[in-house]
Amino acid sequence: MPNPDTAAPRDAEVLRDTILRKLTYDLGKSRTAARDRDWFMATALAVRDRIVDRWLEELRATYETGAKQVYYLSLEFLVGRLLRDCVSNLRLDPVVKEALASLGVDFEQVRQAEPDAALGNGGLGRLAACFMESLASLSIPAFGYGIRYEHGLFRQLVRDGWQREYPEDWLTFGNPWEYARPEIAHDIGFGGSVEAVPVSEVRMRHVWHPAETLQAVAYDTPVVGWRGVHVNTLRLWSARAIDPLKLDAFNYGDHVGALADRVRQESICKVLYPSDESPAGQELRLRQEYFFASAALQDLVRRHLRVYGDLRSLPDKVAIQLNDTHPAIAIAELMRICVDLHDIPWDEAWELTRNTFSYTNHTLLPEALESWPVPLMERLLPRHMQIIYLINAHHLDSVRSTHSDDGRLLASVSLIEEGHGRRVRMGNLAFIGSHKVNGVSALHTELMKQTVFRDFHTLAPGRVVNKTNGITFRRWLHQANPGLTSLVTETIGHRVLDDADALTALVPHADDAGFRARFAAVKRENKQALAKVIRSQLDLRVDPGALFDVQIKRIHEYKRQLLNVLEAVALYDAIRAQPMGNWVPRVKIFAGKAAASYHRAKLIIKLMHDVARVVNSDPTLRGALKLAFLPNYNVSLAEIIVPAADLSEQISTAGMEASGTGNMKLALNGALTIGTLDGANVEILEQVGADNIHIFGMTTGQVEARRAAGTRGAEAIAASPQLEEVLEAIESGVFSPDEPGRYRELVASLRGDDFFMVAADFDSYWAAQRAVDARWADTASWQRAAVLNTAHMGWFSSDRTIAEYAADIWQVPVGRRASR
Ligand code: NBG
Repeated sequence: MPNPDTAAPRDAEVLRDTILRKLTYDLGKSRTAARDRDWFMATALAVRDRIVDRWLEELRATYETGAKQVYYLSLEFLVGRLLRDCVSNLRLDPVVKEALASLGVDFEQVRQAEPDAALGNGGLGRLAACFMESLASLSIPAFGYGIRYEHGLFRQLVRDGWQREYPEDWLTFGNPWEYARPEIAHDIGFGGSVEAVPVSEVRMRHVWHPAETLQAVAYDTPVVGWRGVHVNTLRLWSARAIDPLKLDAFNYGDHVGALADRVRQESICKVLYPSDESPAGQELRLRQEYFFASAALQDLVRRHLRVYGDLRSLPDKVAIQLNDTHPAIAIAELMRICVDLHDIPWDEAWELTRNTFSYTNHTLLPEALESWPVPLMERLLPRHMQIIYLINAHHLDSVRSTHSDDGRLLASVSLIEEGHGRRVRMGNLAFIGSHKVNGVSALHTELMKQTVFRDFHTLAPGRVVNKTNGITFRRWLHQANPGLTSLVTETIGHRVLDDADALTALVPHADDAGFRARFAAVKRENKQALAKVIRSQLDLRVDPGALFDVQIKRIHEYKRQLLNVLEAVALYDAIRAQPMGNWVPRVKIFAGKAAASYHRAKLIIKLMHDVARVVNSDPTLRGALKLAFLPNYNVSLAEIIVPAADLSEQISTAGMEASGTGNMKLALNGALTIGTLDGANVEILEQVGADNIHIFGMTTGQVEARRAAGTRGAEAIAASPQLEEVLEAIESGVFSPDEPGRYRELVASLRGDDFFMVAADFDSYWAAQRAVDARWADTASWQRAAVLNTAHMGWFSSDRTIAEYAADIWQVPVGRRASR
């Protein structure tokens, strides 16, 4: 690999010429007419050129060597912008900057002209994107399969404190990264009937005659790994009607009617479901799931047959990872392909299927465990429903054979939920159709074994394994925080860019005041950049010298943004009671979207704004407290906030956050965590050490016990005069004079069952926040802890996570690691 610094000038000229050629001949624009968006397109196309040869070569090599392929099936890929990612992984940063500069164009401006691809809701989708990057960086041949949504996650605007949703349009000006493959298309059927054709005296062959067929068309985006050593494919499917137009209707003048079928069919890939951790109980959602799962299966089966000629070798050559239950219908689809289309006997097909699939669970929230009404399944996927019944019959027979007639057990592990309205349980299907099932943090995996999959775990001990989530350090440290990255490489060498574990070499530097000062200077610069964004977005001035206290994630009651706001109000009261006190100046920064139909979450956003309005305009505070809600949280905004955070709020009710990944990004960038013993926080505590993290609140066991005892929030409130005062103010309309009763019901829920333990954890949280203040006042102690957070986060690289999946679940070798 040439040294990028010395290679720059000549290479920059070549790249400059390519960019100009793209601008002229691909975009049809002159230099003078070109705007940032055009420069972005031309640059992206020029950079993409540098990936293609390697990409095609890798695809060919995989077939030639017979290497096993990983297929990551996910309804969400929250990729964000790609230009900086590609440029950085190709080590082209100085070249691209120089090439653009010579054209009088600023790279940073061009970079920001790229739309943020938001094909995901939150952690689950972003994890899929980090995994794709790590798979490529570890040279593991892989395809990501998903849906090419025309509209990603909604754009959030806040008007008068209320969230409003607007459609997002990432594709309007074209997508330079993707290759449309109109020739790669698979027929996807829905509805209709199943015909049983006797093939012998004992065997039937089932033929599905769908009532409706549409096509899934492939769009490929190359995913380039670190140092450009390997390139994989993200293949997203788009729906295409087979008969785009009823010509006779059109000719008779019914212009709209002539297009109606097409519009209906193509609606499948129009929008991402904006729900996070809640089921979208909609027929369209089930159609989306089958659409992409079937396309993926047909695609990989065709590829496999072309190379190996026989489906029986599938598990040796293919590993399919189900990202949550959304693609779980793929299990029935593979059975259908094997049994109906390839005449493989049932038992053999089942064995093959189970050896091919594995499934990741991402949540224990009961409302998020997908299930579909049997009548809907029967109508939409009649053959799959039959197959599911048959899988279930075999499965229950086998349970009966070992556990006699344990009715409770049989009911619990059945694929069909009886009772009011029969439903197909997708989690159960995913479990029995997989050889490995994993949770995403140590605690979550334990809880899976004890709760939702308790019976399955007894039936199949060893199938549930843990794979603690990770994040790609390329995006979340090297690209998002170049200042810190330079400091780190200057201090401990460049090896850390290839091996995240090398970060531990920073440990001794935590005791070096000079190093700490440089570390703090980088943070300060990042905070200045964020302060600028806050000022331009909210017209609010914040002091970069204040403690930046950050909570960025989807707005959900279990994530407890409300607890954070209550603490803000309590702090506000405390400061006003003692305005001359020695308060640590704080800026509480929030960002996150609420599902459009989640009224309580939207009310919490409104409360944040109501409190912010009062607090931010109160001169008696003299800047000791500010609240800022940054709208339209997305990957790009996270890339600005994460490097600027001092304090990371990871305060979910214990037992409810499966892992969290924002917690890892923030700690990696030197933020201290204030958090509960939940999800991966537990492992962050283990890595960074108890002295460098602020843990508070009830444990999972305590939460469970308190719920079981039926203890009301009122009890905790009665014991906390401070909380009582806060709640009285909120419920009486101090922050909502225009509508005094706005928060009455919200507060009543805290006095009531307090399901999320907001009241119950309040005092402990308050105390932890004051311990944070005390540490902040001791600058050396704070900075030391910040350095140690960065130093100890190496384990959370998604390279480690992916290497574990490769070894324990997929049985694929980790390829060549890039070396300098
Ligand atoms: C989310 C969890 C997070 C976790 C991510 C990635 C869903 C269904 N689950 O805690 O809430 O970090 O998945 O595993 O979105």
